[in-house]
Amino acid sequence: MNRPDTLNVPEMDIDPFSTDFLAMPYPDHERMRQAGPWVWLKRYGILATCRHAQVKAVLSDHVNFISSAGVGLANFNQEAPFRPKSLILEADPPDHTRARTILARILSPKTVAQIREHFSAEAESLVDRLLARCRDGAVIDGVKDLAEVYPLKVFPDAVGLEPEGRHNLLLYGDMIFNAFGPRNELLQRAAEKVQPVTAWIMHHCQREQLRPGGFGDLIYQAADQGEISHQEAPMLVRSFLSAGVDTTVNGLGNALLCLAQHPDQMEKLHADPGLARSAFEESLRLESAVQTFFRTTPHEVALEGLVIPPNTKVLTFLAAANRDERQWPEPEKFDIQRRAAGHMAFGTGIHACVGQVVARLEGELILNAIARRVKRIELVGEPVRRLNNTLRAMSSMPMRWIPA
Ligand code: OVV
Repeated sequence: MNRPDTLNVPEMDIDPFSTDFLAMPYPDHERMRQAGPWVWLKRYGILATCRHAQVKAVLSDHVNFISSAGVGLANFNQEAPFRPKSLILEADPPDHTRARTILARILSPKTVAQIREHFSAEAESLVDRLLARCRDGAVIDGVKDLAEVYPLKVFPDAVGLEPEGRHNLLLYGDMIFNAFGPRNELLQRAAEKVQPVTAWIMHHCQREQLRPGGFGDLIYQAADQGEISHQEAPMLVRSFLSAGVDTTVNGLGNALLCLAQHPDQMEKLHADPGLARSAFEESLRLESAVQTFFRTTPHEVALEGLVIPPNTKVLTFLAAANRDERQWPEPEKFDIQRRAAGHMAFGTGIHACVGQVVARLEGELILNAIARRVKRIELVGEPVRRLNNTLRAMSSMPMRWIPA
């Protein structure tokens, strides 16, 4: 699509879903930030922003930038969604509000207080096991042995899922986060294995599969109370299973990578494990697990001197906003004592990550458990990236932990 005449913004030929871009997005983020507050990406016919103020403005305005037309490249008003739409992610008020209210209650700070002990015990024992292997001289994998293992244990436990078959959650997440991008090779390959994975996911959204009292069952209890229909309940459970695993897996993986690449910061964390929460926050800013989300204009939108036509896809680069020098002093520096609050890694506005208290809990507990036992993390060879249209992800990260 050509740039509309009313959108007098720089046109660029960057493809943010190409292999090269996804392998190393930050130089192109910088090019787009420098080009202006808004850019037109010719290849896809979309408006985009890499600056913090504009990303925040779009995400804070759910009237002019809607989610019900999809939060990926595809416009659901013009093409069928690749799966039945999420009742929360791909919805606007008032539909969104009903779903959000239920999930926000289930994932409240009160819930966090209840799950903390189990999440903490699992973090401690996993880190103990891995440290014992390091003491024996073994190389461990920060992704396969930790970042994938911990969220796949604690979060599905809290949802109330059986232990068997949980690897399907990783495959499903990989698929849906690819599906926010174009139909490139990444999506094609993810989509090839989707049938059995989707069947497994939907089966495990059924009430009979969910432990009484777990997050999943609490959704069915909300349906019993008439807050949503019993047809909608499994679709809300699907949201837990969609958004709750791949995000935290990569959040933890990226945090470990940051600490391995910055031994001075790891030293500080070891000296004061109370910095774990702030270290996790800073890693979310610098290496945001979710890199992008789209919105769509439902009507003509006048903003900052631009006139954006109806049905324009608007791409917000969360990860680029988090490195905007207009917002952050020395944005490329990993500083675990920085005030990283206000980063866009969880989004902002009415769609801001509803599970962020749980994500932060997982990050804090793992980094704290490592901090108390380990003084240095050494990479043993290059981390292997797993390219994804939306996620900053890795498949492997061989490392050694040097015990204190
Ligand atoms: C990937 C993702 C993020 C947030 C919510 C959902 C999915 C959902 O399915 O609701």
